[in-house]
Amino acid sequence: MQKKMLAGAAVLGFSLLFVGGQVQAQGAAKPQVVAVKLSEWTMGMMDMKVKGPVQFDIVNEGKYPHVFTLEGKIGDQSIAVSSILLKANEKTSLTLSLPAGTYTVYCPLPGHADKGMKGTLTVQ
Ligand SMILES: [Cu+2]
Repeated sequence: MQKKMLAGAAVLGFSLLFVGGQVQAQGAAKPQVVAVKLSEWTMGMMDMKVKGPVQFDIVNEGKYPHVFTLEGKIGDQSIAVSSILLKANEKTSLTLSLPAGTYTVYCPLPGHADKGMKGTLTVQ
């Protein structure tokens, strides 16, 4: 099991509680699980709509290292949350409680998003 930690997480202007590598709002409902299967060159998840807290179960099914980053705006504030760097076959999970809005998910490693590792998550 990959040790759980957040690398390069930047959360601004938004109250989140970091618990053991997970980002979760206090008193949150049971999260909806979204499977994310990273590989060359896809985020391995549908452009989808969710409601309430989301648990991203992220696995790297590719050959190269990948990272899961979610980016968006909450009010005027830009937020970005990233998973650890996942090598082939490594996995992690990330639970986020996000206000309604549209968020971009992508792999921030150079060139990966341009090759197709990006998608959209809509929170209703
Ligand atoms: Cu990547």
